[in-house]
Amino acid sequence: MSTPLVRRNAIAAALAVASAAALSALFAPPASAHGFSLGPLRIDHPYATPTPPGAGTGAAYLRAIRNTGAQPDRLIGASTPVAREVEIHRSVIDANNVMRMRAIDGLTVPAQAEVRLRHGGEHHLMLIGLKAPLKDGDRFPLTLRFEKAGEREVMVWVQQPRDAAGAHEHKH
Ligand SMILES: [Cu+2]
Repeated sequence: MSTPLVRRNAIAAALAVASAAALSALFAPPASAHGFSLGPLRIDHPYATPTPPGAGTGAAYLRAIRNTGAQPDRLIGASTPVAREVEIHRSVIDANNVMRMRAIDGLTVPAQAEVRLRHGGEHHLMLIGLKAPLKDGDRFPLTLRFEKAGEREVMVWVQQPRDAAGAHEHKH
């Protein structure tokens, strides 16, 4: 009994708070977000925007891929049952100031860093050959493939982004 009771209680309380915070970060994100782990990678909030009836393509996004590890990794592909294929796209402004999408063969996630694949941002996942429109509130599985960490299935939430009204239309 070298530690006074009061102090032990304070330590226990501090630990309880810390572990509750850690647990809530891992297992119970706020109702408006969700996340997945794959080795040192944290995949934060996969989402997709609703598509109009008859649209052949859609786009999926990840709020972030965070690499907590000491080595870089690379997103090299993805697949989903809701589309024929998935491409990793990069948006570039061409000489005529028009936004264009290019398929890229991978996206590096540097060590101790994060990359974002958000709507209106530089990168996204293009869903090609959509089998049905994506409707607000739908959820669908998406398998992400990384060079080092391997594969992880995540759930994509279809939702209308808050800033959709101001977002540019997604064209190819
Ligand atoms: Cu695209």
